[in-house]
Amino acid sequence: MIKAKENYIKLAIQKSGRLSEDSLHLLHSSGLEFESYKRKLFVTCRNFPLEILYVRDDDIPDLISSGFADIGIIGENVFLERKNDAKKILEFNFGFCSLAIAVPKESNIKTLDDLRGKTIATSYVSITKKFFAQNKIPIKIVEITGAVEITPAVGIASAIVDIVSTGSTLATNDLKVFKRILESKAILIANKKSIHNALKRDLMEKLMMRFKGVMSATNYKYIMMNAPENKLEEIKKLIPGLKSPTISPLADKGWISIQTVIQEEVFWQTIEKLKQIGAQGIIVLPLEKMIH
Ligand code: PRT
Ligand code: ZN
Repeated sequence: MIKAKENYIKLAIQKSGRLSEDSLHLLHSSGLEFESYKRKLFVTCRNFPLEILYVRDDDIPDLISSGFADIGIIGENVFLERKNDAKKILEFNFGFCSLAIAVPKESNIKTLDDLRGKTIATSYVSITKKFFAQNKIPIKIVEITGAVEITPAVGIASAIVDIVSTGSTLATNDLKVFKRILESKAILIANKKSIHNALKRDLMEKLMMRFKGVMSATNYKYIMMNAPENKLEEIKKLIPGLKSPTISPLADKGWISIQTVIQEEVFWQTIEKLKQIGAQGIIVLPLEKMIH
């Protein structure tokens, strides 16, 4: 493939961390072929005009704002924390976490107002400042880049603001969530100039269509079943599907075969109801891609 210099885009992803595996999986599932990234700073995609840069997640907002990379995959928490001029263009279905205020388990801090004048340790200075300013509670902040969760025990801070996922890090350090202040997930961000460049925009849109196709596919399953014809309306109500389901008659009179897609999150409860209505021979298949 011959590519003009400006007719390709650069995508920055986390080199090694919590978003790396899911980011790589998404790119591969989107049909992009590229070399294994170990020890490389960047690779060129073989079947799409794309260069992939492997960097620390904290560097991604600056790389995008400065135009060194056109797009990047990053946690929304980092995107909001770092002053940057990039634009969010897509939300992904991985990297879920919360940014939360946590206090010692035995603490007598019960309301936000109890934190007035207290010291809070965090790596998320900007988001924390903004949250307390909005709530009109003056606090002191110590910026910590490492193990924020140990600061209350060693007397540096009364509370912390940090990322929580399962909560086990907090529990190990005798802390508990007091209030979640941000729900975050991985997002796609873009350089604003690149968005306005027709060639790059076209490539971004093509990539996003693939990403959305992969995400929809993981959120849905393909389902086939046999059911009495007179139950069709009831079944249709249970499975709104994308459009109308495909319906074909069976050799047995009064019976039909129904094929449609079903959302993963309501999967089991829908299957149980379908069985109650009288559906039989239910077959469920994973979807590889789904393009709306
Ligand atoms: O090396 P580099 O700078 O690239 O990576 P990093 O160490 O700064 O970031 P990394 O890989 O830890 O996280 C990347 C992104 O993943 C974050 O910005 C979030 O958007 C997202 N994410 C999802 C998480 C978590 N879950 C998470 N649990 N980021 C961090 N954690 C940490 C948290 O800081 C705490 O120490 O995990 C601990 C809490 O986890 P639980 O499960 O014990 O609650
Ligand atoms: Zn980082």
